[in-house]
Amino acid sequence: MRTVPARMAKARKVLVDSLRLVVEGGVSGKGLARYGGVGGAGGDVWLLADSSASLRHIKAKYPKLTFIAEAGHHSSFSSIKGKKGSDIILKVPVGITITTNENQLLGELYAPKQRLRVAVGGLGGTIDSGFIQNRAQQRQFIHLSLKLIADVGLIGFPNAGKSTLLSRLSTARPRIAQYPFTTLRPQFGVIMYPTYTQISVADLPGLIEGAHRNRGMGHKFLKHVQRTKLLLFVVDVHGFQLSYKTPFRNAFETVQLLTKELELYDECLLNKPVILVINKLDLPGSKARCEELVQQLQHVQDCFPELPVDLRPTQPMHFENIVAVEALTGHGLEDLKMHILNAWQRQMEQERLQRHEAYNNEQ
Ligand SMILES: Nc1nc2c(ncn2[C@@H]2O[C@H](COP(=O)(O)OP(=O)(O)OP(=O)(O)O)[C@@H](O)[C@H]2O)c(=O)[nH]1
Ligand SMILES: [Mg+2]
Repeated sequence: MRTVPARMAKARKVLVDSLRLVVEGGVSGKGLARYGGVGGAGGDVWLLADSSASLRHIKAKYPKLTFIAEAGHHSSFSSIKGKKGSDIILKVPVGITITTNENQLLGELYAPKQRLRVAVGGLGGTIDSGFIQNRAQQRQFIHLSLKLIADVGLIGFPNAGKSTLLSRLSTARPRIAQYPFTTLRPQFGVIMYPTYTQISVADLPGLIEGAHRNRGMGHKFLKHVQRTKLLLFVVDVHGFQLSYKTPFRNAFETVQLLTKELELYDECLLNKPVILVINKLDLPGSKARCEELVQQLQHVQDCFPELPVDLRPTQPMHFENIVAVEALTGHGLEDLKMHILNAWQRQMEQERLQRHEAYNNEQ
C-alpha cells in the first residue's frame, strides 16, 4: 500500500481537469485584384462538448496543445471566390468552462453538442483590404477547466465514509478502504427516488485541513462544488487524524475546518444549503459523541470562541438538517435521502423564483 504522500502525489498526477491551449484562426486567402476576386476566410477553431471526450485524451493526442485552423484559399481564375479554410472542431468533455489568460469568461459548455468558437479566421482579402492576406483575427491562450455538474456535492475529510455513503445512496461503486485518500478523483452517482426523481451526487475527495495553503490536493476539487445545488458535509463522529504528525480533530472541529476551507475558497459557497451527515454511528461510544456534537452545534455561539483561531471560520455554518447515519450498514440513509430530496426541491424552487425575478427586472 502506498504512503499518504505517495497517494496524494499520484492523485495530482492522474487528474487532468484543466488545460491551457493556444488557438488561432487560419490566415485568409488572397483576393485577385484583376477580377475583384475575394480570398477565402481562414478557418475558425471551435470547441464541441462531447460525452466521450476527456482532457487527458486531448493532452495525449495533441501534446503541443496548439490549434491553428487552416488558411483560406486564394482567389484564382478558376475559383474567383476563394474557399474558406477548414475549421478545427475540438471535442471537449461536457462541463467545461473556458476562460482567457486574463481569467475572463468566454463560455461554458454544459451539455453535449454545445459549441463555442474560440478563434476566428482572417477575413478573405477583398477590395477593401487591398486583396491581401489577412492574419487570423485571434490568437489566444485559453484555459479549459472541467467542472462536474452534480446536484449534490459530498465534502469531508479522508476516511469519513464519503465513498461508502455514495455507494449506498446511489448506483456508483467507488473503491472503499480504511486508509485516507482512497478516492483520488471525483466520483459520480445518481440517487433514484420512487417518484422517478433522480439526483446526481459527486464525491469530491481530498479535502484536508490546510487545503487553502495547497496541502494535500489543495482546493483542486472545490471548483466542482460551485455548480452543485446542495452540499453534504460528511464527518466521522469519532473525529479525524491524517497521520501521527498531524493533530487529532474531533467531529466539531472537523465541521468548523470544513466550513473554513469552503469559506477560504469561495464565500459564495456558504450560501448553498448544507446537510450535515454524522457517520459511523455503529461504532462503540458513538451515541454519546453524536449527542455532544449536536449539543455543540446547537450552542455554537458559546463553543465558537473556545476554538483556536486557526480552526475557526468567520461564521459557523447553518445546517438545513443534521442526520446521524451508519453508511456501512445503511442505517439512517432513508431519512437522509428524504432530507436530500426536500432540500433539493426547495433549492430548485428558489432558483426558479430567482430566474423569474431576474426576468421581470429585465423587462
Ligand atoms: N464502522 C463504520 N465504518 C465505516 C462507515 N462508513 C465508512 N466506514 C469505513 O471507513 C473507511 C473509509 O471509508 P470510505 O468510504 O473509503 O471513506 P472516504 O471518505 O471515501 O475516504 P477517502 O476516499 O480516503 O477520502 C472504510 O474502511 C469504511 O469501511 C460506518 O458507517 N461505520
Ligand atoms: Mg473515498
